[in-house]
Amino acid sequence: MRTQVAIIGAGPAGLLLGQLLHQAGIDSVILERRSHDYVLSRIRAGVLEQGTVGLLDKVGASSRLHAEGLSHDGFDLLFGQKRHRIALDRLTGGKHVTIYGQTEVTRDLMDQRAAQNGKTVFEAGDVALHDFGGTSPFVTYVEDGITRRLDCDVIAGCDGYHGVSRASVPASALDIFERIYPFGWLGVLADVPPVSHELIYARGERGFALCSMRSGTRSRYYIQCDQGERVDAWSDERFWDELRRRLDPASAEALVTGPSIEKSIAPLRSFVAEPMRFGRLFLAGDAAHIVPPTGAKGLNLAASDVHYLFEALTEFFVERSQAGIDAYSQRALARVWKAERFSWWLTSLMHVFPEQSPFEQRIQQAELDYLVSSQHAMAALAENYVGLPY
Ligand code: RFL
Ligand code: PHB
Repeated sequence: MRTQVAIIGAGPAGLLLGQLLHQAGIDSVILERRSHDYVLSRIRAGVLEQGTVGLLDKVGASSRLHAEGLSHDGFDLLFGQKRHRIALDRLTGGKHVTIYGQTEVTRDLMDQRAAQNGKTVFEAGDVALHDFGGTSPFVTYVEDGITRRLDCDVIAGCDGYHGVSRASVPASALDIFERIYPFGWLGVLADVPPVSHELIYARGERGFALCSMRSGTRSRYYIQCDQGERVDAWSDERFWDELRRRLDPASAEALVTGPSIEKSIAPLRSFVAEPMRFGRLFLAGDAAHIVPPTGAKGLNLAASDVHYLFEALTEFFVERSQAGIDAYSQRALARVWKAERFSWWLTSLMHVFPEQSPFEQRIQQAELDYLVSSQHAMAALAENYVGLPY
């Protein structure tokens, strides 16, 4: 089989790239390790920047998002038992975010690709990347027990943090920047109405908590938990009790609980691999970088990478120019690092760190107090939260 762009991974990065390329008349094949249903069972991000929505508009995969997504023009920061509203629209000159699950974004993109007869191989085993240092790369994989070969002009590594693409690059060619946080997030999805019509990011003595949602009847809650905590140690009852204790009295009172439909623990890390291009291999999304989820930036960064990569590949295939692919890594990383900084900062501000000294605790408290007392500081938070331009 032959294609122009071999895309590794059918997450949001790979699927969005596939649809942008399709629109530009550039052929792609997606190789995905998991089954279609498995990919659609993963519960992840929930907050979309306007830039991400714009890209979904551009490929025509946003009608359900506009019908069912929730437009939010603010969120609350809760600390010291008090809620402080961050008015995104007022602080940013009218910008907002959209609450719409990553699972639904993935479903919409997959449905659209299938309707256009775009080729996706699910359950592609042993995917291996070859010769991307030269001009004729190819990918091998196993489908139904048979080893197949996909020849291509370029490879887009959109296969997430644990994927094969970054791992195929010699370690000596990569610079890795990493921070592992000494805690995780325990998340619960439940068919109960959200405790508030906007998100609440809470920092209390017992740790961080986040009240988010997927719809008016489906809630997504997270609490900071210890590193190495096991999900089966958390009954629903224990989770709801702990969440309640991290909220202000009015929210704790209003919290509606119910059986969880998903419960999982995510470790928190910051990670960047530089560069994002090796000859004819380009990394995009979690394959190249990870942010802790506090700033809601992971999926949105995957989308901005794909925007830059799509522009670079269009120049390469349509205008026959190398300039775009030569500049890709630098352009993408400039935005990545700003989101890394923001996610690290908000994580540091909102969590309880086990080794925190009394001095550091007071500094954290002072920063929170300053933040909500300064229009300039709140505007900087809001500007980053709605998404920096690209
Ligand atoms: P994905 O979504 O991980 O997709 C990669 C795909 O590649 C496949 N794959 C392979 N395929 C072939 N061969 C191999 N060897 C392969 N290895 C892997 C995988 O099966 C998968 O289908 O990466 P992508 O597309 O870069 O997308 C990134 C986002 O998924 C991620 O950044 C976000 O989910 C992060 N994130 C959030 N981002 C936001 O923007 N807003 C949020 O509110 C937000 N909340 C979150 C989050 C991530 C979380 N977790 C679980 C880490 C909340 C949580 C709890
Ligand atoms: C979510 O709804 O899953 C979510 C929302 C905001 C975040 C992280 C996750 O910062």
